[in-house]
Amino acid sequence: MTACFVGLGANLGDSHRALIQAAQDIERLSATTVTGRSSIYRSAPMGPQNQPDYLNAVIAVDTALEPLALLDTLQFLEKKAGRVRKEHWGPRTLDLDLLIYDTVTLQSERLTLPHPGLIDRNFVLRPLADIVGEQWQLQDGSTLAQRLKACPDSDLSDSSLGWSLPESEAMSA
Ligand code: PH2
Ligand code: MG
Ligand code: MG
Repeated sequence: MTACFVGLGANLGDSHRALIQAAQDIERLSATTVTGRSSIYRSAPMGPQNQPDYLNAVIAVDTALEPLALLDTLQFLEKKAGRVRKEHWGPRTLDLDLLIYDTVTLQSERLTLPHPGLIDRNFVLRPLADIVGEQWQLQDGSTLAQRLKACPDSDLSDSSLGWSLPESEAMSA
């Protein structure tokens, strides 16, 4: 089993439900378990500003899937959530980014590891730090605390939303 981290983002439709569903779907994959979940954050959009705020979170995953097999699976789950690829950095019902796959570094057409956007996005660094702590070191030896200090101060707040739907919503699902 390999320890990985997956970034979750959504800003179209019922984003809270999409994040919960994605974490559940990943937990249900064979030879894969979700071992940690960050808080769920609300963040101002990076990129085009004429789109709704995002919900962002990170989960820790142990898996026997190889990186590209995991990527295929994440992209399948994005499609299942109704993702349509249009505008670069445009709004989406679900975005699942493979952020870190153990200590693997990789640069291929389909996949770059660690995820190149990781180090300058507080909506990824902050939830990652929820799980591993701010003193955790990235591949280059820098800590999350250092990266958080250096990264642009975009608007980020704890949504106080949980990882299960409120009772009333769950019943009407
Ligand atoms: N994802 C994007 C583009 N912009 N902005 C926020 N706040 N959160 C995201 O997850 C995000 C974004 C493309 O993946
Ligand atoms: Mg993505
Ligand atoms: Mg993304």
